[in-house]
Amino acid sequence: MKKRGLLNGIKVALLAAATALLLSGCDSSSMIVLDPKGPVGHTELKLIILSVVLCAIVVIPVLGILVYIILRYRDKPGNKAPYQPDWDDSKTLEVIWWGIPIVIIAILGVFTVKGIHTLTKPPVQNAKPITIQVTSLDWKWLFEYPEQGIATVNHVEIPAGVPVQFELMADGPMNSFWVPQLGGQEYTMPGMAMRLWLQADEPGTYFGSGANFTGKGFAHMRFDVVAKPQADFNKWVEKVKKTSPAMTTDTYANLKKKGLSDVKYFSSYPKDHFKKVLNKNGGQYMKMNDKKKDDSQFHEMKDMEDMSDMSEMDMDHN
Ligand SMILES: [Cu+2]
Repeated sequence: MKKRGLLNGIKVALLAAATALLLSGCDSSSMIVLDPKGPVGHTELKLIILSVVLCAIVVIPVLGILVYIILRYRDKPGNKAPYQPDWDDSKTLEVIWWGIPIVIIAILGVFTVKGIHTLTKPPVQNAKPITIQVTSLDWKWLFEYPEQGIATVNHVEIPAGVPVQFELMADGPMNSFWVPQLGGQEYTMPGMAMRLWLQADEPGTYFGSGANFTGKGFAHMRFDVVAKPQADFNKWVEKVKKTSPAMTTDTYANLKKKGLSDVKYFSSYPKDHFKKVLNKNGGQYMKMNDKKKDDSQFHEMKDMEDMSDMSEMDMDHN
């Protein structure tokens, strides 16, 4: 009788788990994080799967034992479970419950550090990367293409198969730039540019959004990332240059105001706009490298001068 009760309990638990999984709408098209379309996303998915498997090694047996202990040793009439209060410490058990987590954390640590290190470099070496400077505003995204000279709002186009270096900052509340199918999110903040390498393997339109709460308009901070073959990308750039207005400092001042925005295209933008906005808000990590190029534009922070080894943070990609 006891055995059957336990078995029924397990059956109910499995049935509940299966129902929850089915009700979650578990198809690949709605789970874009698990459906990466670029090398960065693939690397990160491998890390996610590794973490889930390693966590499952701990969590599943512990939950199983928990259910067993509760059913087996519950105080109820006729329970014949042995009561053995005279137990002492067990070296074997100590080794097991300290050893397994240490091994798991070591494995996770090694693979995470390796993965993160890989992701600080361009995903492929055989294509010339492009740079896109991203500014999160109240409540819109501004994208500037320093090599092409154009700018867009709430819309990005990139060449497929080409590594893209996103340089991220905020001119407003902090936010987080996230294109789930291309890779994990990275923060945007005022006065400090972060870098994120992403790449799309194939042409397509990918969902992008702000992954941080920054007020009532935050949910509308969405944008499409359109990846297309290099030739089509070049044509698009030409078209934007020919058919769109220029972004002036006044245009930017309007963009910066709190409010939603449609998709916008600009044929040009003020020179060094990104760096100027960055430095207006602080920008201390940029100064060492900007100094040799253009001293007049950027005021210096003397106490940061000896930090020239922070080359990871430099913006001097040209
Ligand atoms: Cu920061």
